[in-house]
Amino acid sequence: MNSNALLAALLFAPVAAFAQSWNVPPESQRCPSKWGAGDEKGSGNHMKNPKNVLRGAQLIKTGEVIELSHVLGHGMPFFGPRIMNMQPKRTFMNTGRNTRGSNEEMFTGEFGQIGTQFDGFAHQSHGDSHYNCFKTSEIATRGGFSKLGVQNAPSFFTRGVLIDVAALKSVEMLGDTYEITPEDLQQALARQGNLKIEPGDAAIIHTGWGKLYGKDNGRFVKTTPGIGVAAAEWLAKQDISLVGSDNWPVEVAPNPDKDLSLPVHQVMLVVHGIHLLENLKLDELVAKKAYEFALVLQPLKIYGATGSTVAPTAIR
Ligand code: UVW
Repeated sequence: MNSNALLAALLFAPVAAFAQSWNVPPESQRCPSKWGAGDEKGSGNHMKNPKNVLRGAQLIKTGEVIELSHVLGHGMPFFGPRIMNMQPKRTFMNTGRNTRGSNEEMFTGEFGQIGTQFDGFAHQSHGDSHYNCFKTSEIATRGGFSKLGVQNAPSFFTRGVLIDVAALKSVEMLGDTYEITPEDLQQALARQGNLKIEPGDAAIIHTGWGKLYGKDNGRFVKTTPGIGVAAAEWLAKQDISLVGSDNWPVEVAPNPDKDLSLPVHQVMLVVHGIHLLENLKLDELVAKKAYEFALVLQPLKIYGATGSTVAPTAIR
């Protein structure tokens, strides 16, 4: 090795080592999950603890309700080839002197993975292996996933904590591929009155990226700022019930390590069994500096599905 090559190796080795520092842990390290062998609920188990529900309820002081979902419909962005179509059926007049008119519609679309959406554990795997080491080859059926279907997710009613990273950085929107670090999360919480994340909480991260939703969909889905692997691991350590954000994958995309594809999806859904909540509408929550609230969320009970479009609310 000549002296220039040696210098380059010394300069870039630490960067390369850091960039490639995460790999999916082997099954022996992540299974059975902390919720027990055969568990399908993961972080949803927090909702079996009434203390978590009551901690959320104690934050309701005025009865103000803030909606956190975008409307499903015209102009919404789609990731990849996902679709949604709605065809209203013509008004049908029923018989009888009361001329009762009936209206309904036919939907076709990916109701697991469009709009403001909740990710279940069938959504992602490491090779053939999902959360708690259920195998895709054993649970994927033509009628849906026989294990880990989104119908296993509970009704969430818990303390929600907004972590406004965009405000911490004094910007309306973080940069296109900005990786949110554990330090960013901790500093944002400190700035918001020294808030602490408690087990069972829902961590809701504001990047500002949601400003593009429905306005510049091409840019919205091309890249995004979001949490990186280190921030995801820090959040998992806080034992949260879910993590949500105003972007499409919650995490930074593309990942700074070009050899990883959306690794936070695996950190959360496969390794730790923690649900993700994507495409949140956070403008009102942020404008009102509503840092703590009761988060209310009910994923649809779709048998065997990978996720559910949802309409969560914050109440305080
Ligand atoms: C992916 O698989 C990218 O989906 P989503 O970000 O919608 O969870």
